[in-house]
Amino acid sequence: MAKIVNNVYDESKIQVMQGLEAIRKRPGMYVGSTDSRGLHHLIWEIVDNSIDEVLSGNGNYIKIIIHKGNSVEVIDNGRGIPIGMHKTGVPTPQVVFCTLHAGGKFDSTGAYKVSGGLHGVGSSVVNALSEWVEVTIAREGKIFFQRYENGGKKINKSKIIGESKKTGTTVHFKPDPTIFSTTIIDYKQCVQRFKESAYLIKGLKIELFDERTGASNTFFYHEGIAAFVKNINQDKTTLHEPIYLEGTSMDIQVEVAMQYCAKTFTENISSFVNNIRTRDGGTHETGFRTALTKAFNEYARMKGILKDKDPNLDGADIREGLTAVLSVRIGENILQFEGQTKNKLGTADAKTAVENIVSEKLKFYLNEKGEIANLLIQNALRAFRAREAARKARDEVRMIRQKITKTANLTGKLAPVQEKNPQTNELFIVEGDSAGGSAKQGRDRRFQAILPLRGKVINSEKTKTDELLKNEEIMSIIYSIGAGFGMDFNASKSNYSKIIIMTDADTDGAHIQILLLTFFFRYMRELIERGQIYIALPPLYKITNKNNIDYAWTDEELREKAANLKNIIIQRFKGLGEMNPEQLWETTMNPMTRTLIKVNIEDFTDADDRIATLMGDDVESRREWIENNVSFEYEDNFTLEEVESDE
Ligand code: 28F
Repeated sequence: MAKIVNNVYDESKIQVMQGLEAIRKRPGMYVGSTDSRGLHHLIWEIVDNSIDEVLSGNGNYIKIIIHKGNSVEVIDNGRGIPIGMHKTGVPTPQVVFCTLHAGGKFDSTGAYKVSGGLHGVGSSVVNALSEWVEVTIAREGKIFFQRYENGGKKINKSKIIGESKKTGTTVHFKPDPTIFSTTIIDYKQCVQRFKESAYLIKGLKIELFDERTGASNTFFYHEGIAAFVKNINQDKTTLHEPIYLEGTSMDIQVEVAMQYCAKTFTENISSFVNNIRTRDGGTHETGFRTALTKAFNEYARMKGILKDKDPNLDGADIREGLTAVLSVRIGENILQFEGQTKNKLGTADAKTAVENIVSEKLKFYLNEKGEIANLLIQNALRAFRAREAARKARDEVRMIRQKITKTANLTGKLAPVQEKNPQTNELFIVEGDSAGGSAKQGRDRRFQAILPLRGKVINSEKTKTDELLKNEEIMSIIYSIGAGFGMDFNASKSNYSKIIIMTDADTDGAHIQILLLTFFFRYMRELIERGQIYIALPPLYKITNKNNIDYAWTDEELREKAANLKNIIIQRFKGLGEMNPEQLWETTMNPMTRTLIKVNIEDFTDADDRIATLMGDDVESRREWIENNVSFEYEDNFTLEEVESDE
């Protein structure tokens, strides 16, 4: 009899030793890596065993102590690992700690162990990769103790070291420095992991101590994932108390907590399987999204918020501003992941199970909480409209771009510069063809382009964009500058560093200036902000004395210049057309001799309102306002070498 037992014992004993040796030879196979990540997997594995005991309904408290010297002690108040003899002739704890993949898959009640650990390989891996492990079990009034060293070698017979009325399992282990590149435990990682575990398992209290620093944390959330969602949204304006849904379907436990925030346009959904985060989502998240969209649309139609002809609310609009935590628990036998990592759940039943629970419970909630339901539906409708408006604007921009590139006939009007040089090139927008003509002749074509305006510039304040696009003058300006316009405008793409408005110095000229300024302010504001819009300043008077010609820009300049001259002829320029090309160049276009006014608008918001109101038909009060509010700086900034350098 003994022999047979010995044989069986020896045989399983040999298998047992092989098992742990295999782990030490290829640790990466069992804990992923032998760097800090693999090191921390040892802790997660042991704590997951305690968590599984809690999930099976036994125990509600786990204590983790990081001791000096980086050994880790984990204590739970579960039933304690059974300490009786295992059929292989050794105490059960020895089977659990010395046999690969042993123990835990089925606990004694037959319920599947939903270990979240890496491959759920259990305690034997930790034993194999530790310098030493001490197991203390309180159970059946006794305290069982067993110590292993150097990768799981039993150094003495397990023994009963005392009595206790409590139950529970304690595992104290020291990761093996000959296996791991580092054995420094990272407290922050432990905080992050166990805080999350406590959120995911409501009512579980986890205490964490770090004896190396004296730091400690306690995690306990009786609201579970509803508290998790509140914590995620703690710095945001929330629209309602968290919605909590739970249930079991197809043997899968489903829990959802969700809460919407105001003024948030993103969605934030975290999902977990057996307390492990699934960063890439998977079938459970798909089921959640599907059920959410269905429930909201059904509610909106049932309440008449959506009419029959209205399209369904889009899932993305419904999830705008949503924070949600989805936690499912799936038995090992149907647990499947997609791809190599465990970040994406593949189990097909999870989609159906989550859909069943969420649609049933969410519909109930929406019907119970009508005012919140309506708030959330309005939220989704607003998101829908915003998306529509953005799409419309994008389409409009696309249409405009096509229009601008298509309106080839605009090129006929523009007298272009010789070479593209946006940094120094200038565009003169000139009133009238005759002035346009002499500007084309008088200009320096190396860096000055001329765009004559024939008709009246449309009042862009009163015109919708598509109307604007019908106005050839406006289109020729947009086309010549070449930087788009409106939302689509990009000043850095402008073909010119200066846009110079050159009109007669009469009220018509002033009107055109204002209409152009209004257009630039509304559709190319950045040009004004960057100080690239100027107004040319032609002289008001020509003073001829014998054959000497001079010019005056103001009345007192005229008086000064005419003061000590006899029999002079003074001509009041009515318009640019009265000057010949040379005179126009000399007095108004030559950077060396001209004076330009740079257009600044101090307070854009104020200007915005004023231009909006002033763009009525009262030009005079508008002109007066512009003169008072729009500061005109005398500006000239070319130096000789800059111009000559083009030679
Ligand atoms: C600090 C680490 O490992 N706690 C654990 C239990 C409880 C049972 C159990 C564990 C072996 C083969 C069944 C008790 N009573 N904390 C822990 N607590 N394992 S690990 O059973 C494993 C047995 O399968 C337990 C009744 N059923 C199960």
